[in-house]
Amino acid sequence: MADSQRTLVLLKPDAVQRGLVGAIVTRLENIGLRIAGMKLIQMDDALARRHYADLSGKPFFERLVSFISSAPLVAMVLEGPRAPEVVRKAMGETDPADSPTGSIRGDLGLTIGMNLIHGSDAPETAAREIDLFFEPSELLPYTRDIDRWILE
Ligand code: DAT
Ligand code: MG
Repeated sequence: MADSQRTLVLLKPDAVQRGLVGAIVTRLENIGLRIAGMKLIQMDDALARRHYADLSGKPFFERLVSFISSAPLVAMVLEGPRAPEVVRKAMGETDPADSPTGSIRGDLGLTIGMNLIHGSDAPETAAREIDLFFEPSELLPYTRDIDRWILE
């Protein structure tokens, strides 16, 4: 896929606890994005701080780090044309209450601190974030027979 991009998606601890992993993965698969890597992990404090380093000055930073590392989450790398942008659109806004019906956060969430999903905000961010969560060998370069009906 010549012009495909990768993005890091986290199905946060609230998504796992609420049994919404399947529902959210289905939405993302239905878009046509390819799963390049996927695993259940629990982030430790150090990884949480690195992942959200840009937000270290925010008043909610400590709560965010504690929440994201509090229980297992599903980390995924998704691939497709403009994947970071496409996933962000599917997610909705940061606050579920501001997110449109039809978006993951709008349909499944209610408060900003429990907004279910992380998606990289740009291809450059995605590269840094994927590197934090995945070894290159964990990202598998398979093709799907159906790709010719998805990728024009
Ligand atoms: P996003 O996850 O939409 O990229 P972000 O990168 O600005 O949003 O913030 C990362 C996470 O931090 C977000 O998913 C939830 C939490 N967060 C952001 N703003 C917050 C706020 N004002 N109060 C509490 N948590 C917040
Ligand atoms: Mg962000």
